[in-house]
Amino acid sequence: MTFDSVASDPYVELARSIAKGAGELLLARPEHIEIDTKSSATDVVTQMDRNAEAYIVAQLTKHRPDDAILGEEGANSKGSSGLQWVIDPIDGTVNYLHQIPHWCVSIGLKDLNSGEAIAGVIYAPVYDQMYISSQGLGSWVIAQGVARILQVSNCAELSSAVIGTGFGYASARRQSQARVLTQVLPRVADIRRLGSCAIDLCLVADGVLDGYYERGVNDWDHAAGELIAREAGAISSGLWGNKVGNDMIVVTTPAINADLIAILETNNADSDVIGLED
Ligand code: LIP
Repeated sequence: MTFDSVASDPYVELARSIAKGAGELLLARPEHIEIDTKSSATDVVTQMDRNAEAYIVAQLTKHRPDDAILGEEGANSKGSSGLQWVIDPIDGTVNYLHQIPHWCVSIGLKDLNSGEAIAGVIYAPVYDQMYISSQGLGSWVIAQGVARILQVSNCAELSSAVIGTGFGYASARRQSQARVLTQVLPRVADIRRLGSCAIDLCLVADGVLDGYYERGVNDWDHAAGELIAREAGAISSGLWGNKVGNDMIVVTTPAINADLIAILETNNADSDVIGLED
């Protein structure tokens, strides 16, 4: 697995260039940023999310006119090529709004016949880190101009694992997620809620986090990051033998996967149950 084999993948090359351009647009943040809300008062979207998605869609349409596009801020075009770009123009919008550096541009490419991601690019502009992956060819990060292969951690025990997670925007879901957290936290070394599913999946790929789980993230949040993590040696799934989905995503280094899955299944983490199950 070489850097050039991933970097020269034409889909990765195109997504890298577009993610970089979107990142530069987002770094040039105006003094005043218009804010709206979506599913709840905490589910914010900014004019910058919309501007970045418009830029990404325009570039993809120009270079790949026959591909489908799905974006968090409303892009949803059918294509004829059997390929679908899945984009989150700002993953970590709340962080972006609060000038917390942990946000990124996420661009994944799915083969609609297999349903699997075949290329993934995540650019974290403030960190100047570009994560790239091509199916079967591994994952790399280019940080401050230096390329490094990504490999999950060798964490062997859940009790020594640092696990990332996140929370939804609806109050009832947050109550359920807090309930599950009370069962996970005593069993791990620590929890990190950093605010961007996409970057957190890259941190699992890089061995910085030992795992990540969250209920309720969307395709655009994880399409690129799940491929990047899996190509770096992570195991990814939902619960009860299901694939990754909106109900639950669990992505970990192999040795701790079964133990984390067991805790999440025992506590019905893929449902919005507020009280503990009998
Ligand atoms: C975010 C996810 C994060 C989740 C946040 C939010 P967004 O995506 O990346 O994992 O916990 O609630 O959904 O909305 O910033 O694109």
